[in-house]
Amino acid sequence: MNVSRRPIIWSIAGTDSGGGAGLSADQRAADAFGVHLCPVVAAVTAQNSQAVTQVQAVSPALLEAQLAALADDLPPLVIKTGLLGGAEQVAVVARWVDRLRARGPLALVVDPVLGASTGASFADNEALAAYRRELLPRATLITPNRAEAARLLGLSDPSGAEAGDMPALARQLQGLGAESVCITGGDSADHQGLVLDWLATPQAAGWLALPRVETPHSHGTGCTFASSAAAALALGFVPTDAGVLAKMATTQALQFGYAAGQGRGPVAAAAGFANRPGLLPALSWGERADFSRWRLTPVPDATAPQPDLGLYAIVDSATRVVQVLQAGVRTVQLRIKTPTLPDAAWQTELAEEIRQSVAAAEAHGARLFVNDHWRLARELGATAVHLGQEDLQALGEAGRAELLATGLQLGISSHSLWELARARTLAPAYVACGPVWPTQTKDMPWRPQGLDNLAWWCAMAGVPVLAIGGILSGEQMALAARSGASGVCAVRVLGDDPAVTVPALQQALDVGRSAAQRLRVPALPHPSLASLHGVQGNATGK
Ligand code: PXL
Repeated sequence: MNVSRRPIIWSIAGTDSGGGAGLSADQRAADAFGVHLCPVVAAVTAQNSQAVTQVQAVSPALLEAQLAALADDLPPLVIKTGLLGGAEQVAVVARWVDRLRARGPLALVVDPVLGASTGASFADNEALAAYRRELLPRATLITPNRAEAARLLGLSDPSGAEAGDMPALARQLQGLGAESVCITGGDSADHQGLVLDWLATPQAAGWLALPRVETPHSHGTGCTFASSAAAALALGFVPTDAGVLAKMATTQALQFGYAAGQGRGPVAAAAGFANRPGLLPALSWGERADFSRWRLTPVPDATAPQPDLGLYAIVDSATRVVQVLQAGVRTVQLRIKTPTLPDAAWQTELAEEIRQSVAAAEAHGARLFVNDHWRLARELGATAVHLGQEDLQALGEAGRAELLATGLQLGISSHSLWELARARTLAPAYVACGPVWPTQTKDMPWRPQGLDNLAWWCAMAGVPVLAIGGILSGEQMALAARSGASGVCAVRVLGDDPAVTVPALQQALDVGRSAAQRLRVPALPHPSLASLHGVQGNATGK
């Protein structure tokens, strides 16, 4: 008997007699993520690949009976709603959300199914009002397309100017109580071949982008996206990462869409989506992204082979830069944090430290990444900088454009899937993945990535990955290298005398590199942030 339990989600939705959308699509998405789905029928549709010929909601009593049957035996971590059939059914769902939340944490994903892609209407005004009144305020995440978002907001002409842009629609939906919103863009216009979904969560807001999959077989796309997000939440991911994973699973499902019947065939969610680098989306930093800059697949450039980062030393003074260079280190980061009250003397000192570090790196033929002070570093002749995501966010669109225009090589921190998705829009020289192990060097909310997530980053990032955080021994160096990391960070482990520590660390790194077996890449990464709504899944990637 398999003792590891799959997280449970309930999908309260409609049946599609044609096997494309609704509960059929939901089941395939749940299977792709390895979660258990309880299919609760709220409505029955008579439809095929060409048209919906009848829709009938189940009675509120029958809906109630299904939920009551599940509540004690198969309690959910996440409820996902699809086609609900009417206001009374919406009310039944809302009551159960409240009852279950009185017992423990529960996330609610609302896919406001108001019409079929074939054109049939699924919701009257009463149902619409019930969604606004009862479901939006309880929703952890809602996943409308643009037209559904506009209808939920009572905008009369969803395609016209009144509907506004997707970020504005999302803000209004959050104003009605939805914690996170993802407005899917599959049925909106492309931007340079990219399908853009607007994702707005407590952690981040941006455009999720992947190239459009050209296929007529897209029936069930919306259901697949919402159920995928629900499954990811059940595995313990926060809504932002759930959005990234849902985009990956749904894009692969579109690639796997197949003909069934005379009309549009179904999409087919399947496992494996999280192991294909081409499916990792980009996430913009803000509303006005310059999509023309985005390189979603790394372009191999024969004239500039990606140099190996190797042992990557992080130090806080030019003196230490010289020490580690003399000890044989060839990639070094100068990290001097700005004091709370930086005065002129500190500025002068900082410039001097950077100037000396640049000269020392040049003399040793080493690469120097200056942390944070990129404008100054650039003035002083540095060619590479390292920036955290909060600093990059704070720069704004204009600041980031200015940074990119300098031609400085960029190292970027990342701690979660969405941060990785966002880092890649800036064509970084590397992305750091951390903290690999628990660390006291920095105070942060992130859980350790472990070697499993590190191996996943290395396989998926499309750029060199730097392992960082809690690396305190040669053994850990070796393990990080075995995960496929291009570089491994040494901070405290450098000790007082790098001349002593560096050779042993270097050797450990080489041992890890030359190990016959790379560490296994998990089918899914594990969550790296405690989920805000308290759902503690058991995503182990196994
Ligand atoms: O895609 C929305 C949707 C949801 N649920 C059912 C459907 C459809 C679209 O056809 O049939 C049952």
